[in-house]
Amino acid sequence: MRPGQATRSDFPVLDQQVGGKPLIYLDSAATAQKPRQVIAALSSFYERDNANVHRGLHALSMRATDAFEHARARLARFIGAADPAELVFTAGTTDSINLVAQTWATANLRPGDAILLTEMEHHSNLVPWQLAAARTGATLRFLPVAGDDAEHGLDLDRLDEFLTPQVKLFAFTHQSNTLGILNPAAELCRRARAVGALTLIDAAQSIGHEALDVQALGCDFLAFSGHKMCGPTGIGALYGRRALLDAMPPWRGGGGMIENVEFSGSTWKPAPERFEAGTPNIADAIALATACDYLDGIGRPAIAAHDHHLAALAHAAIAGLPGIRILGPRLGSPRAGLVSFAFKDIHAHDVVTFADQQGVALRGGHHCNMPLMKKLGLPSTARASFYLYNTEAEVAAFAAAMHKVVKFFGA
Ligand code: 7TS
Repeated sequence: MRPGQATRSDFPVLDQQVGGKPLIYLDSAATAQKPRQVIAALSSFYERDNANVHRGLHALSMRATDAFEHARARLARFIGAADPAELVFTAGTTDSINLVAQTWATANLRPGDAILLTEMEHHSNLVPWQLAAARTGATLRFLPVAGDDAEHGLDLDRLDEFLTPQVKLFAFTHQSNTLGILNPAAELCRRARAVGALTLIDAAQSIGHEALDVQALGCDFLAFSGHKMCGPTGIGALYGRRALLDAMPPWRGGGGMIENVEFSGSTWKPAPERFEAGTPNIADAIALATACDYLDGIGRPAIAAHDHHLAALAHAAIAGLPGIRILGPRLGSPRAGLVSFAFKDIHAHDVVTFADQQGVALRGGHHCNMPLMKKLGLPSTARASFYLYNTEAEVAAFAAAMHKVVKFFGA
């Protein structure tokens, strides 16, 4: 099946009207919609297999355990990890990054060390490092974005200036959730490795769109969320190289993560169980494996090409509007699947509210990129983000709504 119209019958939620207009969902960067197959996997688990994992010897518990571990292996394969033990289930990207910031950072960083981030990080890949820096005495550095509208992306000409041997970890986003920029992740990992720094890739935005292979990327950690790749909310994963995970201390204690417990102290299982204290999110993990099957059934290269095409069309369709400022790549340059923009005299929240009255779901705000927005001198932008179920007709409806916004507010 090709991305676009043909997929829409898989997504029940898309078949509805909002305020008397057909829903046009352009907020997949916030969360993606779920295909029937994923919804069916969830209800099937609860209807037939529900039991706790790794504990029971009864049929349902063994079935649930098998399905849960199968899901881990499926996810590992989805990202090209060699070993399912390198895949830790978490609640999502934020949780995965906090895991590394709490455990690896606390055990390994000391005053004089630096963590390199970029100016385009989501708060999820910034605030955990601020907390880690405060705990360990390490400092934070930020690789700048270049251009008044960040149109040149990361300033790679200045990378050597920031990526010095003091840097112990370079944590960066694969794809910006505000700029529509896909970063050259493999090159960034290679440059980090050359100075002895580990790398963490925030793949929240790229995971459901781009073909992605942790071994080809050469990263040490990779964090992502299930809900941005057609899976359920509340589930995601941290990939970590096996030797690194096994050397990291646990961060949450409880059942499932221990080897032996005495009143006087405990010892831990190896990864990934070491980092999965308590009953895990079993049903959502299993349904996330179904999301992997769904996406690979369509093909991630085809999904990426489709999303990039729609974003470029949307960019071209609104670029001539009076007073508009579009962030990220200039017209004609490659753009990942979203476009975020601001009008000189219209607040982004007015744009989004107006679009909603046309049935068009956008996001408005700082997109959890507050420092970036401040640097660019913008309080907020409106953002249209595209996914496999969007169509060219929806891009045209979005563009028509934006033309109406300008007329309505008389900008
Ligand atoms: N990193 C990036 C690049 C993101 O875009 C997001 C979520 C996160 C991390 C956090 O993911 P979570 O699943 O743990 O919340 N971004 C957005 C967004 O752009 N609009 O809503 C959420």
